[in-house]
This record gives sequence, C-alpha cells and structure tokens, in this order.
Amino acid sequence: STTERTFIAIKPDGVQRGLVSKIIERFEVRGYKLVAIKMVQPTQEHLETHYQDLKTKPFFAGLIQYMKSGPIVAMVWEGLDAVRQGRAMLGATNPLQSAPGSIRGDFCIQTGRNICHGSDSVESANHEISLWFKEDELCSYKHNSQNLIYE
Ligand code: YYY
Ligand code: MG
Repeated sequence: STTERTFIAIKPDGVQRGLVSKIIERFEVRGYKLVAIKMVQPTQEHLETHYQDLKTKPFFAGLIQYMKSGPIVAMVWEGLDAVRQGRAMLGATNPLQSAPGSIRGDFCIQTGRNICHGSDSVESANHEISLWFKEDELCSYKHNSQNLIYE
C-alpha cells in the first residue's frame, strides 16, 4: 500500500559527518513522503528499548554507547513498499557488503559506524514509529506529486 511507513534514523556519526541532507535527499527524490522528523539525543533506556532484540549480542553495549554519543535525526517515511525499499536504500548492515549506490555503500565503511537505521519489517516499523514519535508528531497530508509518482 502507498501508506506503508518505515522508521529511518540518521545515527550520531551520520549527523556529525554532515550527511543529513544527503540521506534525506535519497528518500525525497525516490518519491517517498516525509511524515515526521526530529532531532533528538536519546537516553540509554530509550535505545535499549529500541534495540531490545539485540540485548544478548556482544556488540550491544558498544552499540548503545555509540547511539547515545550525539543527536540523531529520527524520521518516518511513507510510500509503496517503504520498509523493504528503505532497507535496500540503506544497504547491508556491514557497509563492506553494501552495494555502491546504497547509502552505506556510498558513505561509510564499518558496521559499528554505519550512519543510519531502517526498520526491518512492517511490524517493527510500527513498533519503532510509536517508540520514537507521538501520534500528533506524524503529519497527515497529500503529497503534491502523488499523482506523478503513482499511476
Ligand atoms: O538493522 P541493521 O541496522 O542493518 O542491523 P542489526 O542487525 O539490526 O544491528 C543493529 C546495529 O547494530 C547495526 O546497524 C550496527 C550494529 N552491529 C554491530 O555493531 N555489529 C554487528 N556485528 C552487528 C550489528
Ligand atoms: Mg535492525
């Protein structure tokens, strides 16, 4: 459906490296609709909830340290197949395996500094969106180019 939503975040390294506009641009020019955006430096507890599925992994503590080291740009993007396409646009978790042309494949090198996050399923997207945004922070509007992007 054209109203599928995904949670995309620019991690602290992406912000510090000046990649905010480039990452946003990929989603904008593709035709996805931005429905929420904010800059936030999340708490340890918030990040532990966000990454709860990874809490037994050896890299978990380092991941949380990195993620709370500075502000993040949190976003919700909407459109056809947004979750799966969003993941493809970010590239593989390990940037050394990310295709050139993907965000990670173009802008970073190591897994532990992979500059961006994207939901991995519609179910986790809905969960992450509600974790990062209040209902009234999600904007409902018609994209002006809706009829040019979709047939
Ligand atoms: O969804 P995605 O971000 O692509 O990967 P996840 O398996 O959910 O891991 C989340 C996050 O954890 C990843 O973006 C970097 C970090 N990480 C790591 O530092 N080392 C690993 N071996 C795997 C993941
Ligand atoms: Mg993940």
